[in-house]
Amino acid sequence: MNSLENKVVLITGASSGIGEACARIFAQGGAKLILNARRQDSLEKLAKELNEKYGSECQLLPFDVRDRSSVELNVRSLPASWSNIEVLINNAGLSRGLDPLQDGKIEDWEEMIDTNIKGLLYMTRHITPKMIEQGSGHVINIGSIAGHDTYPKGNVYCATKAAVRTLSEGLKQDLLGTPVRVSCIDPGLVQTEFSLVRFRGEQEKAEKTYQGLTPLSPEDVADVIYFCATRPPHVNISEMLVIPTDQSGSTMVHRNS
Ligand code: NDP
Ligand code: 8X3
Repeated sequence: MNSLENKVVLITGASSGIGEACARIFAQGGAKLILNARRQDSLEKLAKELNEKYGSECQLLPFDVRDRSSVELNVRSLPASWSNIEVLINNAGLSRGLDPLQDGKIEDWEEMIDTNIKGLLYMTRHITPKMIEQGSGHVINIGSIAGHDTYPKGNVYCATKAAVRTLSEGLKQDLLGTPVRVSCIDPGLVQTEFSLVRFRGEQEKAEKTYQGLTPLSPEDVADVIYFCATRPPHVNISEMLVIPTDQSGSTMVHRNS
């Protein structure tokens, strides 16, 4: 097992869901955490909790991954003791709406493309060169079953997650010959704020997504991510599809009611 004790782990989208669960499990593993998301208050609360429970050191980077200059500035301004990032978890992401493509809202498309693809690219571009230089590193991208299996009205969201898979593969190829590993973790239905964000706060609609089935918890996914990150340096878990037992494909779901 590859210990992450005192290693720096940067998690984007750490203010809720999978990112927050990752922060907890990596903190328990003794990592130093750089936590990113836009909601600074949630990051502060999480950092306080992790410090009290596990004595974790946390550096907060509250910025929007869509903002290219913010990404560059924040990564460049990290103090020297935080700049050797060992694991980058590109998790920040969202879906907006569930509309036929022909009726789609262009602002929703742009938000998804800018966050899920361009944000991930900016982070990767600014962090991987240093990983190569330091002789170790691991980029873990959060894709989705939606990147394997397009579903009706999922069009642009599914395309962004297919892009995450393709970019993970491309990065792995381009880093071949360096010690930097690249993994793409593709979850199925996970109960987080994801559906609430997709349906812009419509609780009833969001809850319907998980009705009558047992979805994954964010902790289930964080477990898998932690497993990938703690394999010995010569082992790279390149891709993993992690789905609930009640799910087979994007739209093939077993519900009790
Ligand atoms: P949540 O909505 O609970 O978490 C999303 C996180 O991303 C939040 O911390 C949010 O923080 C952050 N975020 C969103 N936009 C930005 C931005 N522009 N800049 C910085 N941070 C941002 O959802 P999940 O935990 O479910 O989602 C995490 C990832 O998992 C996403 O990439 C999602 O596509 C993927 N995924 C989710 C699945 C699910 O069923 N839930 C299944 C498969 C994949 P803030 O708002 O504070 O910025
Ligand atoms: C999130 C899973 O199926 O709701 O990526 O798109 S799904």
